[in-house]
This record gives sequence, structure tokens and C-alpha cells, in this order.
Amino acid sequence: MSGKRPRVSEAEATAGNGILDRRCFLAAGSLGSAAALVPLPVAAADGLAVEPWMTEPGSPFVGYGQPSKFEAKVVRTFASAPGTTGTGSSRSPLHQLDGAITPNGLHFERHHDGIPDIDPDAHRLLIHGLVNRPLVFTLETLARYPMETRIAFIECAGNSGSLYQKEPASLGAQALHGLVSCAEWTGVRLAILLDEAGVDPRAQWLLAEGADAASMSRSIPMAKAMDDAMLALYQNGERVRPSNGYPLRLLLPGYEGNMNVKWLRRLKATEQPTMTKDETSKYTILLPSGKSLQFVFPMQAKSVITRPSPGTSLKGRGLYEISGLAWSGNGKITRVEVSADAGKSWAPAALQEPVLAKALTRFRIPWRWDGGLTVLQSRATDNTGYVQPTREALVAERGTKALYHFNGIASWAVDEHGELRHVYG
Ligand SMILES: Nc1nc2c(c(=O)[nH]1)N[C@H]1C(S)=C(S)[C@@H](COP(=O)(O)O)O[C@H]1N2
Ligand SMILES: [Mo]
Repeated sequence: MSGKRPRVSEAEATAGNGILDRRCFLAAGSLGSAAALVPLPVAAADGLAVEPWMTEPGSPFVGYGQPSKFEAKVVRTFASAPGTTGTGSSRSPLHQLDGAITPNGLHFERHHDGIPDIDPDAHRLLIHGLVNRPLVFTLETLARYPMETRIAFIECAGNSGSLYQKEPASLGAQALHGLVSCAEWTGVRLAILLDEAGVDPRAQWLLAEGADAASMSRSIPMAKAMDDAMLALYQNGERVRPSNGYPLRLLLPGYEGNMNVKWLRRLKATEQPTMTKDETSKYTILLPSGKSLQFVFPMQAKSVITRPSPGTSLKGRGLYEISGLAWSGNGKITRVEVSADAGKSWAPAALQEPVLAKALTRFRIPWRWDGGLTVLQSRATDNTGYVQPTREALVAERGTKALYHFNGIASWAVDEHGELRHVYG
């Protein structure tokens, strides 16, 4: 099976500036002569040293594990609004992670008034409004319904928003694009509970309200609520973290982060959207005409190269893997292309299985850097046929004053020292 796949040493460039065949990295053994391509000096004659940790017993057990102390720099970065401690957002260190799942302690956060300290025994969920039987649930009664598990990304509508600005901000993947994360969520399908309450056919919307001091509230189309919406109780196998909505959050796979109401306490079936402060004063897209688009729900297909990226510089010419994340709120990623010549030529990257709808998808492609100046870009396509637009095309449509739903192609310039920097391609 690996026979058909080229060795990296023999691989033909498939696009300009050293982009190699994506299959090189998928085949076991295809890196047979990698030593020649990734020139690490191997001091074989020295043998292996006996390190101090091999000479004494290791550390004792702990109840809840933590990452290695050598990984202490892998953290979220955050900023709070002036005069507050918990209003603002924290960003996932995308450039330091691999795979497609975000560890719970590194999931991005966005809070409109801090993290409420909710006692799960006191928490209630009310379903009311245009329903035949208003219902109140405790956590315990909720957990008796059939549960399901799915992997889904959450992306803040404001993610990558600074790329609307006229000049490229000198920031990296975390600061520019770190308001997206992906987890395995387990909970109860909302449709089951709505059926139990008996939704009046006139009710086309649901108001979802959080139990935080901001009472963050959004109107959710009933069709989405009945489709794949979930009341999530678990995040990557453990209870949802307080920062991500403990003890209960609304999960609307693919929809803008803001609608995934955390600390969910109330769902009210209504005929019309409620026009809450959170959906009128914010989360609308201001167009050059002065008009705004309201109720833009799914996050459109997008991709970001996370490695290399600013902060993860290249150590000399030779072989590297270009890797990143792609996602679409409308379905599955079908293709990610990578360019190492500022978009002049493109080659398809390998998509890491499993490729799941409305989940982050990891892409990878080998690249031989010749030490020259270049610009790296990635471009995602989803199963609706939608192709991630250039920044230029997006800005032509929306202007530079928009804030939300930026999904244009992002560019990293590589300089002769192997340092990367955010540019407009
Ligand atoms: N109740 C409540 N729900 C909320 C918010 C909030 O401040 N309060 N923030 C929203 C926003 S703007 C986003 S992007 C997501 C962030 O989810 P996370 O913090 O779990 O990443 O939660 C949404 N749900
Ligand atoms: Mo958000």
C-alpha cells in the first residue's frame, strides 16, 4: 500500500516553491532518507546519556493531572475589558497544538460578564413560551434522557476580525485566529426535550438565555433547535468546564459562537426573534452601504496555517510539514490547498481523518524550504462547494469596518531567517 507513495527524497514538487506531494507524509517508511532532508546532527558515537530522572523513583500520583512543567508556555492569552476582570476573551494557542481537539484547559473563552459560580444542584433549565407543557429540568433529570456525543468546533464571530483592518496586525495565529476551538461534546439532543414540551407550530424561534450576570440571550431558529442542537453536559469526557458553560451549555454546531449560550437556564418558544441586546447591538455585519446584515448564523469555510506561523520559526532550509486547521459551519471540509508562493500555485494538502462535519479538520503537506522569501497561504473548500475567499474579495464585499465573520485567506510571510510574520497576501 505504501509502495505507490513517493519517498520524500524522490517526491516531485506539486506546487511552486517546494510544496511536495501530500502523500509523502502519510506512508509509513516514506521518510526513509529523511536524515538527508531534515539535517539533524546525530552524534551516534556518543550513545545515550543516563539522565538524572533515570536514577531515582519518579513523582507520586495526583488526583487530576497537569501537563509537563516544560509545557508551561502553552497557555491561553487573554484581555479583559477596562474596569472588569472577566469580561473579554481568551485565545487558544493554535500554534502550539496539534490534532483537532482542543484540551479543555486551552479552549478559548468569551464571557460578557465573567464566569458564574453555578451550584449544579440549584441550577434549573426552564422550557416555556409557545409550548403545550412548560417543563423545568434539574441536571439530574436531564441526565436521564438518552445522550449522544459529537465533535464540534465553536468559533466566535469576532475571530480573525482584525483582518478587516487596512493594515495587517503584527500578530500570530493565537492572537489573530485563536477564538476557535473544537471539543467532543456529550449531552441531550434539544429536539427530544422540545418534543416533550410540545412546541406550538407557530413557534419559529427559541430564546436562549444564560444564567450569567450578563443574561446573555440569543434567538435561535426553531429549525436549528430541532436539527442538531444539543444541551451539552460533558466536554472531552468530563463535565463542561465553568468557563465553557458549566453545568449546561447550548451547542449549535457550526453556528456563530455567541449563539452557543453558556450556563443555559431558559428556552422560550416564540413566533418572532426576541431582538435581544446581544443580537441587535452586536453580531451584525456592517456593510460599506451603512446597512448591516443581521442573523448571519453558520460560520463559513475557513482555514489557518498553524505551523509554521509567527512564533514557530523555521530552523534552516530543508524539509518541514506545513499544517493547520480548516472548518466549515455548513458541513465537511472536502479540500484544503496550500500555497508557498503567495497564491500563484496551489497543491492539495492531506486531510487528517476523521474528517467530520462542523468540526476542526487538521491538514498537512510537506514543504521543502529553500531559504528564500515566501508567503504561505491555505484555502479551504467545503462540501457545499463553497471556497474560502481571498481577503481582497471579502473586503471588497464588506469593507474594512466590519467586525464579524472574517473567513478570508490568511497569509504568513517567511523571511530569510525563517521568521514568520502576518501579511496581506
Ligand atoms: N451566557 C453566556 N453565553 C455565552 C457567552 C456569554 O458571555 N454568556 N459568550 C458567547 C460568545 S460571544 C461565544 S464566542 C461563546 C464562547 O464559548 P466558549 O467560551 O466556551 O469558548 O459563548 C457564547 N455564549
Ligand atoms: Mo463570540
